[in-house]
Amino acid sequence: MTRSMDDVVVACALTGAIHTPSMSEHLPVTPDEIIEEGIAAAEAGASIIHIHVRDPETGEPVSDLDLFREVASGIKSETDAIVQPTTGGGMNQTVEERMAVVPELEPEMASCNMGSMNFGLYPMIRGVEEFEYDWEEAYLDNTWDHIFPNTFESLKTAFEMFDEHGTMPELECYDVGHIHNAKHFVDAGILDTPIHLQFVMGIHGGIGADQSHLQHMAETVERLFGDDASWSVIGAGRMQFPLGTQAVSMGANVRVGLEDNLYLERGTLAESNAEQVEKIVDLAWDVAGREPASPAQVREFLGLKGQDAVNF
Ligand code: KMH
Ligand code: ZN
Repeated sequence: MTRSMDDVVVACALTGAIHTPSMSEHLPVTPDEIIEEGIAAAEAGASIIHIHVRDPETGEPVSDLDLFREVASGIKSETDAIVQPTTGGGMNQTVEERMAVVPELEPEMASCNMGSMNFGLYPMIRGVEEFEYDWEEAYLDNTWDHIFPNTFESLKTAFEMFDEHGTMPELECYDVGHIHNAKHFVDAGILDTPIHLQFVMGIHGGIGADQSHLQHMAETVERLFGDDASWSVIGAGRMQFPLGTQAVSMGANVRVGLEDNLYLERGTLAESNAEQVEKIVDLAWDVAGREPASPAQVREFLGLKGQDAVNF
């Protein structure tokens, strides 16, 4: 059986690199704003805090290691949450720039994107009345012709690097084939088990945010890995809570946060990441009688190295 906890591993992704500042005034941009959001999300019940960083002046996604260190340290200083930097970065970063955060901060966890894909953000342009910064529209429009590169070579390099620094990769799977890619690396002895997968559903270019697809991805993990894997789900946009609730009712785990969805409910922008964490915590109790797992429970469940072993 797929590995599961009585409680729920609730993750929260604070700012990401998908949305741009003009899409919501509540999207955290500066290090202080991101830190404050991370602390509040942890206090609301999130045990994993997924971080990206942005240019404090313009809000553009960047891979600046000093900013990562500032944000990660700031969250760690006030919570015992698991700080999980991205290696997905933004549409404007090379693989090397994206990966540099792991040897630099030696985090307990970091994301690892399990396959190359088209990553279309351009449909969001039509939802913005006026862009505040001159980089925003081009950043989104350029994704008509953008491939998010995660080759087998770069994945092999990434897994070896994660292993060297004691960082557990969270395997971001945007389609079923990405789950099979994980199986390939496990069978090759390059990726250690138990693994933790994050189903990323509803990104334009990846699998649709559909309940039947979630069921299929869960069955695929069960068939390929059995009790060597656990999983969580990200439903992008309006499917964040429906898929999150489905996953919780299946005994699995969930990620929320403004990185993936700017709304708290139809027509209402979320005013903070913590609001979404509070909502999924309530839903988890209402639909499945499950409470959010503590960071200590999650560390034990995933076999993480502990806050004292990071380099920030
Ligand atoms: N942005 C999400 C759709 C990463 O940062 O490495 C997936 C994600 C991947 O968070
Ligand atoms: Zn991310």
